[in-house]
Amino acid sequence: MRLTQAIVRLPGSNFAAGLASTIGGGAPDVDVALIQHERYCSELRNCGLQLTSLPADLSHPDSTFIEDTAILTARAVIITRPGAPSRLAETVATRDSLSKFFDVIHEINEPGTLDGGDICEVDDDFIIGLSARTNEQGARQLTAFLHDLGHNSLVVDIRGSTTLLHLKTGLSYLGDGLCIVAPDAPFVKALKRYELITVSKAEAYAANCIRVNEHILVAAGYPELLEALAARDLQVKVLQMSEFRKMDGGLSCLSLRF
Ligand code: CIR
Repeated sequence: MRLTQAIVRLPGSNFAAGLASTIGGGAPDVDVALIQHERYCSELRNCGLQLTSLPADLSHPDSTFIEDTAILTARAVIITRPGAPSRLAETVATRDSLSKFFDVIHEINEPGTLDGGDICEVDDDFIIGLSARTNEQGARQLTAFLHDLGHNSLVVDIRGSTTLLHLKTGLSYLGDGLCIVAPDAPFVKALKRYELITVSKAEAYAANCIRVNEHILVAAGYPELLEALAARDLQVKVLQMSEFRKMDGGLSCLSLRF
């Protein structure tokens, strides 16, 4: 399905107050983050998308990672219930903006928790990652919604991983049967049907990339992955992501695309 729209949310001046692990390389520079975000938005436009840009929300410093707040299918939206308490109310603005595009809106309810970063769409199917953010009740609720909407789903467990915040921290589906996976990803057995490019440990961050129509958007600084994509004749756009990486966010997290 050709993508035509994206919703993004500007990083706020207190972006650095968001949740972050200690491995990300220090506090982000908000001015640099804004420049990187603007470039991200303009590349989405260059890929043919019309953008809805939500204003920054200073009550929710992580809200630029808007992917975590909704799951999109061809016919419906499932508003998530983010697993981090500080992020719960981020969904309000997402629901409001998606209601202009979708008539059918479901939601994950308590005690379920689910982050969009744990959901990977693979053609018409979905892989759901159980993580520190997505619990079994959340996964079950989403599975039921997807089933009713005509989609198969598969649940994998990444709770034992020390390196993956979300499923898509270590998995991207680029279409045409091709997945990019992080080294030591605990779910590779579930991907037998697909061609896998496994990034090296040094390039683990690059496993989070996105396909937007004809283009693959990847984070700058990962030459081995670039070479592997070039060998498949894929058209690649490279984006600086350093400041989002410091807050544990990747390329997919910064937009909802449909
Ligand atoms: C968080 O910990 O929730 C944010 N600092 C990063 C969220 C990144 N989102 C994603 O990977 N889908």
